Amino acid sequence: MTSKHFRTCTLCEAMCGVVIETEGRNVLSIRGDADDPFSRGHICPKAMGLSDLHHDQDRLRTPLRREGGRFVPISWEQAFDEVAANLKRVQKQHGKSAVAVYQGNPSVHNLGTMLMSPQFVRTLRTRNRYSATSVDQLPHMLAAFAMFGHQLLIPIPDIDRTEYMLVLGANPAVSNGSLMTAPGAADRLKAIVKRGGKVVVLDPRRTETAALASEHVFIRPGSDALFLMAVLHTLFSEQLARPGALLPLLSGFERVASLVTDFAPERVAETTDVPADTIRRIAREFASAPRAVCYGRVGVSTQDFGTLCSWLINLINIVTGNLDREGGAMFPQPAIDPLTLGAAFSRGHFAAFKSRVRGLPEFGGELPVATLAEEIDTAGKGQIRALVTSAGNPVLSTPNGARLERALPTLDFMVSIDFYLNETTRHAHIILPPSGPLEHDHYDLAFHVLAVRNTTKYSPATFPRQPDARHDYEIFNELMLRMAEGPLQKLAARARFEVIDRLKPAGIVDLLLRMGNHGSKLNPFKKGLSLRTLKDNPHGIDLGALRPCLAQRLGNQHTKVVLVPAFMRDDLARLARSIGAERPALVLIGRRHLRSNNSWLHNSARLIKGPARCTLQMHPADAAQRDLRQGNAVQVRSKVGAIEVPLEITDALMQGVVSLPHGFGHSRKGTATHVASAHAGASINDVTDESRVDLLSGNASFSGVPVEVSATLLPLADAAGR
Ligand SMILES: Nc1nc2c(c(=O)[nH]1)N[C@H]1C(S)=C(S)[C@@H](COP(=O)(O)OP(=O)(O)OC[C@H]3O[C@@H](n4cnc5c(=O)[nH]c(N)nc54)[C@H](O)[C@@H]3O)O[C@H]1N2
Ligand SMILES: Nc1nc2c(c(=O)[nH]1)N[C@H]1C(S)=C(S)[C@@H](COP(=O)(O)OP(=O)(O)OC[C@H]3O[C@@H](n4cnc5c(=O)[nH]c(N)nc54)[C@H](O)[C@@H]3O)O[C@H]1N2
Ligand code: SF4
Ligand SMILES: [Mo]
Repeated sequence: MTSKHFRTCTLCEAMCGVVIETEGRNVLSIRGDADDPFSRGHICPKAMGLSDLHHDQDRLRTPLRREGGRFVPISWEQAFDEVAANLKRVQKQHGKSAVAVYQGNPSVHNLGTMLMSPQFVRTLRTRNRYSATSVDQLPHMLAAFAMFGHQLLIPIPDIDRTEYMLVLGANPAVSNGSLMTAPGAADRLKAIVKRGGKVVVLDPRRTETAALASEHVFIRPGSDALFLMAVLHTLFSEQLARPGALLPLLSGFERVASLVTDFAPERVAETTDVPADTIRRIAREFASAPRAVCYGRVGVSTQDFGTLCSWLINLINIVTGNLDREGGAMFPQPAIDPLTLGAAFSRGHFAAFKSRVRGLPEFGGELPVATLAEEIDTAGKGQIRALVTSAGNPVLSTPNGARLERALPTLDFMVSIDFYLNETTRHAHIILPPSGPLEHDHYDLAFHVLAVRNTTKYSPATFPRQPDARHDYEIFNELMLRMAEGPLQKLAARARFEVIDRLKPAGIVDLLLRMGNHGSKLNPFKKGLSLRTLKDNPHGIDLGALRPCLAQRLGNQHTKVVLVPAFMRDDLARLARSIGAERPALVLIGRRHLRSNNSWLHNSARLIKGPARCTLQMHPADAAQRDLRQGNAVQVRSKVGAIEVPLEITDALMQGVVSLPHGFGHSRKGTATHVASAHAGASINDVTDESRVDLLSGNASFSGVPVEVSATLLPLADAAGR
C-alpha cells in the first residue's frame, strides 16, 4: 500500500513543501508540493536527500560506546545513565563550566531540539555554551539586538515586491536563501529583473546568483564595510538620505552623516577594488528606486568586519526609507512569535561575560566557537574537560578544526547526539543517535521568523520512529532528568519530564499557537490558529504578504530604532585603519554547492556524484604566475596548516582570491560514512585561522584568509585529504 505525506523539507532554510510517497517504511518519491501556499511546488535536488538519509545504512540506529578503538552498541538506559554520571563527575571535580556544549546547524531545523535542548543546557549551568551561530549569522543577530532591541528582529528582504536588490556576500541561487527564507529564491530574483527592476551582486566570485543578476561587481574579500560606508557617504553628501515616514521611529539619525565623512568612495575604491563611480552610481540607483533593499549574508557576516556590515546594511535600508516598507527590508509576523514568548526566546544580551582564554564576548549566553579549541587545550582553572555535541560537526565546520580535532581526545568525556559516526563524533565516548528526519513531526519555529511571506504549517511524522529509537527531544528530556541534582531540582525535573512526555512537541506547538493569539497587536491576523487547524490544512496556511509592523514590534522593547550603537561607532576606527592596508598576494574564501549541505549530505550517493567538488578555484593569471595547470594537485598553506586539493582554473574568481567549499575532509580514520569517504576532499577549516574573528562579535572570519598555493609533489589520489 502506498501513501502520500505532506511535509516541509528541513534540510535548508527555504521550507519547501514536499509530497512524499511511501510504501511500508520505504520512500518511493519526493516531489514539490504545488499546493503549499509558500513554496508553490518548488524544491531543489537536495530534497531527495531526505529519502537518502532515511534509507542510509550508515545512519546510526543504536547508542554506541567507544571501547578502545571500537564502538559497541549499548542500551539507551545504559547510555543515558553513563552520560549523566560522567558529566556529573566532571562537574563535581572541575566545576559546572568544565562541561561545554556545542549545538550545530540542524538544531534549528529540528522542532524537538529547538524546544527541549534549552532545558537540558540550562540544567548544566555552564558558561561554555557554543553553537554554529558564531560561524554564521551572529553579526546579524547582534546588529538586530543593538538596533531593534531583539536578536530575532532581523529585517528580511521583501524580495517579491522590491525593484532594486543589492546583494553582498550571498549566493541564494545555490543556498536557496538564508536569513531570507524564500523557496525558489533564484526565480524570485529573476522576477525582479523581469518586472524591470535591478539585482546587483557584490561578490569576489562571479556566482550562480551573479549570473542571473543585472550586474555583478567584484569586491575584495573583507572590504564590504568600506563599500557600505562609501554608499552611505554618497547618500549623505548628495542629499539622498531621506528616511521619510520612518523618521519618528529613529534615534540618532542626525549623527549618522558625521560618521561617514572619512569614507568617501574615492578613498575606499582601491582597498575594495570597486571603482568610486560604481559606488556612487549604485548609491544613486538605490536611493532613486521606488522600492529597494540591501541584503548581505554569510560572505559579509563571516569576515573581520561582520558586525559593522550587518549594521551598515540596516542603516542603508533605513536612511533611504526602505525599512519596514513593502519592497524593502521587512519584519515577518510568525504565527508562533518569539517576541511574545518572553523568557523562552530572550531578546538577547551581549558581553555579560567573556571567554576565559581570549576574552571574547558572550552573546545570548553563548561564547564564540572560534575559542572552543583553546578553552579545551589551555590548562588552568575553568578549562573545559567534557563536551556535549549535538547536530554539529565542528571538526569540519569551525576555524582551525584541526586544532579542535587534536584537543578532543584530551577530554575526560565527550558525548555526541548525532546519527552519523563522523569526523567529530568519532571522538565521543558515547554517541546517541536520534530518529531520522522523516521519523518525527515538524513545525518550523526558526524559519517562519525569517520568511519572505507569513505562512504556517505543521508536518506530521512520515514514519513512526522504530520502537527502539529515540527522538532528539526524548534524548534531551532523559538527560535533563538525570542531570538534576538535589531533591528540589529532581522533583522539578521529574515534573517537567512528565509534562513533556505527555504533551510531546506537537502539544507544545499547539499551546504556542494559541498563546497571545487573540487580538494580539503584534499579530492581529493569526486568530484562531491551533494544531487542529494546521492538521486540517496539511499543505499549510497562507497568512499573507509581509506588512509594515515595526512600530508595534519595537514597542515591545525599545521605543525607537537605535541608529548608532556606541560599540559599532567605536569600531569604525579599526575599519578606517583597513584602508590601504597591505594586501596579501592570495586570500581564501568559501563556497557552497547546490547538491551539498555543509558537511553532512555527502553520504548521499545521488547528491555527491559527478565531478569532484572540493577543488581550489583560482584566476588564470594567478595560476600562470605560479606555473599551475588545471587539475594539478596543489597545496594550500596558511598560518595554521596545509591541505592538498585539485586546482580548478576559472575567471569566475577575482585575481588574488581563491575559493574552496567547506564541509569536506572525510578521509579521517574511524568514521563510518562510506560514500562521503569515497569523495573525501579536504577540509578548508584545516587552513582557516581561529585567531581571525570579527572583533565585535567574536564571529569566525572565514573570508579573506591569507594563503599560499603551490604545486604538490603528491599524486592527486593522495592529495584528497590527510
Ligand atoms: N546547497 C546548499 N545550500 C545551503 C547550504 C549548503 O551548504 N549548501 N548551507 C546553508 C547554510 S548553513 C547557510 S548559513 C546558507 C548560506 O547562504 P549564503 O550566504 O547565500 O551562501 P554562500 O554560498 O556561503 O554565499 C556566500 C557568498 O559570499 C561570497 N563571499 C565570500 N567572502 C566575501 C566577502 O568578503 N565579501 C563579499 N561581498 N562576498 C563574499 C562568496 O563568494 C559566496 O558567494 O546556505 C544554506 N543553504
Ligand atoms: N570555512 C567555512 N566554514 C564554515 C562555513 C563556511 O562558509 N566556510 N559555514 C558555516 C556555517 S554557515 C554553518 S551553519 C556551519 C555548520 O556547522 P555544523 O552545524 O557544526 O556542521 P554540519 O555540517 O551542519 O553538521 C551537522 C551535523 O548534524 C547531524 N544532524 C543532522 N540532522 C540532525 C538531527 O536532526 N539531529 C541530530 N542530533 N543531528 C543531526 C549531521 O549528521 C551532522 O553531523 O558551518 C560553518 N563552517
Ligand atoms: S531548497 Fe531544497 S533543501 Fe532547501 S528546503 Fe527546499 S527542497 Fe529542501
Ligand atoms: Mo549556516
